[in-house]
Amino acid sequence: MKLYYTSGSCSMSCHIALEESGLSYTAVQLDFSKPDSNTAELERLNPLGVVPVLVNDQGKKLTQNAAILEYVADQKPESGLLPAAGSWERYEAVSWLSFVAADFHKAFTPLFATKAIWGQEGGQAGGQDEFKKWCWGNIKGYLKYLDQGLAGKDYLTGKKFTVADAYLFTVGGWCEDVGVSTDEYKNYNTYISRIYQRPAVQRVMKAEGLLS
Ligand SMILES: N[C@@H](CCC(=O)N[C@@H](CS)C(=O)NCC(=O)O)C(=O)O
Repeated sequence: MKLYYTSGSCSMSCHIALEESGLSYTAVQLDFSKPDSNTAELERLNPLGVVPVLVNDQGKKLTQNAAILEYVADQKPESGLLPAAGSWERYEAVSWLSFVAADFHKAFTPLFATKAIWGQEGGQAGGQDEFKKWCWGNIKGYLKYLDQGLAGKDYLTGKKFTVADAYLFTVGGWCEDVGVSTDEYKNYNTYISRIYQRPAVQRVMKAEGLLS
């Protein structure tokens, strides 16, 4: 399998899932600011021009984090990266996956767009104050929801790490970039530290150049 990714972006969730699964894969790093033959290939594979894209061993392509994460988990059911298809626990995990994809991930997108709109980054400096406050409020609302949902749990679905955790860990890593402090969310912070310590997560972060 081949995964097209950019460092630290949402595609890191798929990279973590592949690494956790133990499946054999190749990770192709792209840099949209330095277009080359790999970025051209990505655009051919995905007309939306975004990562992640997964090409499986039969040459079939899959886009969208949620779909790729489910696919990877199902290639190695014994990894426990998702509960068995058809079980109630599976739908609970997919509910978290959908929350991260449709709500949490997308709450960051407008802040990343501030540079394109106003020529300024969406973090602590620059941007339009009222707009940024509105975006920060949304993200904090989701962090509070997550903090409550994680009480007494090791991972989103309970005791087992799933691909939903890989995705939440990845997106949660952007809080600092956009100027949102997570200090008040104790359960959430403990949870993020737990995932950070996983050997597969460390390997992926090193491979993506996020850790030395
Ligand atoms: N809904 C898509 C979102 C994909 C997406 O937004 N990818 C971003 C990175 S997080 C991207 O490639 N952006 C293009 C860019 O940075 O130029 C999915 O889940 O795969």
